[in-house]
Amino acid sequence: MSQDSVSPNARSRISELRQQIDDHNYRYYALDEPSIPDAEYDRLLNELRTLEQQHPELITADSPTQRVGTAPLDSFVSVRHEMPMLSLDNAFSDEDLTAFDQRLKDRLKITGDIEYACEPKLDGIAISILYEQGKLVRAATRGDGTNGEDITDNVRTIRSVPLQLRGSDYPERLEVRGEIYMPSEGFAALNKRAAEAGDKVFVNPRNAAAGSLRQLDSRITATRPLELCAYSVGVHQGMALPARHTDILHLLKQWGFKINREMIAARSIAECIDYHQQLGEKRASLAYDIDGVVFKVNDIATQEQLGFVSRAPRWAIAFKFPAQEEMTELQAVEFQVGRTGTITPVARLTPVFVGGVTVSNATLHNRDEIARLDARVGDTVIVRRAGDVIPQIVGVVAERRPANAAPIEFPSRCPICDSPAVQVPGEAAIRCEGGLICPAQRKEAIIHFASRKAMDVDGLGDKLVEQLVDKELIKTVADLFTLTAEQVAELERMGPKSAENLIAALEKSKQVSFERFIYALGIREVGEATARNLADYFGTLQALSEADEEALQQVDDIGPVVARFVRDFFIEPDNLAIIQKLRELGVHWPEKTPQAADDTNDQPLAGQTCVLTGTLEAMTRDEAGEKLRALGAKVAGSVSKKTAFVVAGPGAGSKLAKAEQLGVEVLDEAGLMALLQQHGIS
Ligand code: 9MJ
Repeated sequence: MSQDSVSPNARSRISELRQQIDDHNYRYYALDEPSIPDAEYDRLLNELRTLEQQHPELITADSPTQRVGTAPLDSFVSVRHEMPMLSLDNAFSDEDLTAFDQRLKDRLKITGDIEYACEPKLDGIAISILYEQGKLVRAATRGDGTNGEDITDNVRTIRSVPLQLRGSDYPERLEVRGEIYMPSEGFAALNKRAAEAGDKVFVNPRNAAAGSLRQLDSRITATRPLELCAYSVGVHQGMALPARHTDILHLLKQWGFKINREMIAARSIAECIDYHQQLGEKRASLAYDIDGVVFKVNDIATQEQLGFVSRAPRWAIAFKFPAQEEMTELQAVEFQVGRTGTITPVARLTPVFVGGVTVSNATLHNRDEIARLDARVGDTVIVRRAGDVIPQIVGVVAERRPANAAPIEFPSRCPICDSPAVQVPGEAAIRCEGGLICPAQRKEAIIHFASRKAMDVDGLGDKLVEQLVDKELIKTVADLFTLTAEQVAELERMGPKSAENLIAALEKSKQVSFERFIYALGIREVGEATARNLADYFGTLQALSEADEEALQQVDDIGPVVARFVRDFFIEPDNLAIIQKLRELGVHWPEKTPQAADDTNDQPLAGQTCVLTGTLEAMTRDEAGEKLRALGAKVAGSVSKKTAFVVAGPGAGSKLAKAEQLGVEVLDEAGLMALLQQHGIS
């Protein structure tokens, strides 16, 4: 079919669809204001794809359907940058930053403040993208700053990269520079898919972005969740640009690029120091990795006046945050036995300062994880700690493996009680079969029983439980309540006074709530929330202990697996004997009206699930949770689309980010107080 024979309808519909899809992309990426659901977007794209299949002669390189990649290359072609791509000098302290500012003032012979653009420093791959007459013609890596590699096919697959600039008023030639990176969520999803498929996972989002851009087959790059954030202009011809860097970036946004929403113009270096501090606090809640802040003199004429030294501009500086990843040595692997018998390999590391704390242990999770990492004792490993997340070993530095590195042997017997350690069918974990014969499990069960959210026995810490079990003063949790002050006073680091205090604390803990008691029993997979649901539903111990699996599954959030664990617990005679003894020794709680018998619920927040994160000032998170529950709300540990609202205090991290991303309502502490007061709780 020749172009002329194409129906005007198809031609105009194709053009209309392209326009709509480009607009949606622009709103989604550049403006950060998604306008339609993903399904609707996909529908438009599919319609366009179908029409283009029917009229292949109408396909153009800048059609949004052309982001799927093309035939693989044999190798990347080298590209010489018309303007070198510079690197940045680093500052490591507020003093370094002040000195930098002073150097510039001296050189410029000025005394007034300098205005700076402040931008997060994204941890990705620097890139140059050239547009001619508004069309993307070439994209290249930074390389050594002078020569990079042509990765145009790969970059064209990234949806936040405009294939055609928006509007009609742009330079004839325009080189946009920025960072290609992989947002945290996309990275996690990519690694999950890779792990499930048995493929190698990426150590961090930066490596994943680099690996994805290095593909000779752009169809692979097209499947990777990459994004571009623009942060400067290189070559530009045919149009004057604004006088300030931040205004240039706003213009880039109008042309269709995503720029960083955290970018600001600061009036002085003192404001830059504040910005660095504030962004550091926000770092863990951002949807992408950053490794610092970049400060750039905002006035372009002043930038030109200052010029460069060797490969770095005089007018910019990067102020790094503490590293989130460091290398250290894996000295040994020990096996810890948990409360339910799970045997977990724990890495003992040469202590290393990472993500703001000194890390000397990290969990290796299970056998599969060790196999995946191919970790051996003596290896140099990469430890990552991002924000409030527990330290992880994310990779092994293969080149540094010593000749005598020893494979990690899994025990076939429990390292504590020597009972057989068995692989649980369908699980990666191995488990000690010793049950409560195993002192490790016994200790963990008792520590859990006494913990703050369970029986809350003040002063009964891990070390004390260890001594009590080792000296055979107690075997089960019930034995705690037969201890005498004299027995306790004999223990290390105890005296008559602290012994009396412990006995008093034990006495006090006997008065408990039903839900805390259930939680304290340490039934597998029964955390606080499940314990609360069980308590609400059954109301009495009698009803709970007699419930069969079918009845248990009537309870919110309880599926067949947890129902089975609960049932197994209550048919075990030893467990029933311990519960019986606890009650005889005075452990008691007010009985509740079971929900099973009460289906009227007129509490104001009934049916709403909320999440608490960060720190609160007027009360603890637990107290806030109790108040919200008193109004009928459920308090959950993670944010989902079903979350009604999130209460976020200072230091809120990934949960806040998730809420913002899902558009879930977020209350600060004042908002929470207002809500409580509205319902008569203060
Ligand atoms: C990053 N990595 O986010 C620059 N960068 O500017 C920002 N890098 C940069 N700017 C000049 N925001 C050279 C590098």
